[in-house]
Amino acid sequence: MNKLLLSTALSLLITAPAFAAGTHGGGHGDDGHGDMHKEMAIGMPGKAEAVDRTIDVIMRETDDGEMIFEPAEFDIKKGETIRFNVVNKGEIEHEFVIDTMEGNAEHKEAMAKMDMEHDDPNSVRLDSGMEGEVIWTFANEGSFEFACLIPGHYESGMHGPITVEQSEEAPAAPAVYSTGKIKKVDAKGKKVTIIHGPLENLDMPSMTMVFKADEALITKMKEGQDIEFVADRVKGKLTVIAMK
Ligand SMILES: [Cu+2]
Repeated sequence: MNKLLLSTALSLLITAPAFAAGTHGGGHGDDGHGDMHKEMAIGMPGKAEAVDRTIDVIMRETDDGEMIFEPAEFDIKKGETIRFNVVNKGEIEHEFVIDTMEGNAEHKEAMAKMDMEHDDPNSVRLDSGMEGEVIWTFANEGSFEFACLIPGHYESGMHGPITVEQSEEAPAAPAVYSTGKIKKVDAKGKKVTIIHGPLENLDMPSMTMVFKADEALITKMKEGQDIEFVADRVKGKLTVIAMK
């Protein structure tokens, strides 16, 4: 009993200062901008050398008083790095910001109080006639939004959806069959000597080599037989894994 009380008292002594420090540290990043340069729900700043695709984006006003982005929506595959090549073809200043809908709503509210100019990697702000870019890696699936958060512009039409979807699985690479002629079959040793053409998947030229093969395949092999086969490294040994 005494021991238990003592350990409880000790743990209180140890955890109390740590808790205080944690609270203090947490207070700093709470202005909502502290995490901008790390990963956001929509992804993270992309590297120019990793760009998969470039999308041209035009910002402008229309004759009937709207403000628009062209295109009006983006479909992106999860993991894609996109270069948004943004051109302001309008008469006034605009910006291109990508974020969650909640993130944009919060930002918009803040900007309604004070028109602040951001310089975050998920946005670019351009004077009339100017051109700029945002390079972004969309790391997560979901529905996001691009918008201009300059007061009044969102309401005039400057926003659109970004849909990020899982890309379909790439189809499995078809087996690469090579041609060859069986020179010798060693059923006991489960080995076969094949005079073969180039083994493309293994990057090997034509030659005569000894391959391993399992019993099921060995029994089908006859000396002098012309075959099409797939060879691969199995446990470090060249092995015939399929034959037709
Ligand atoms: Cu705008």
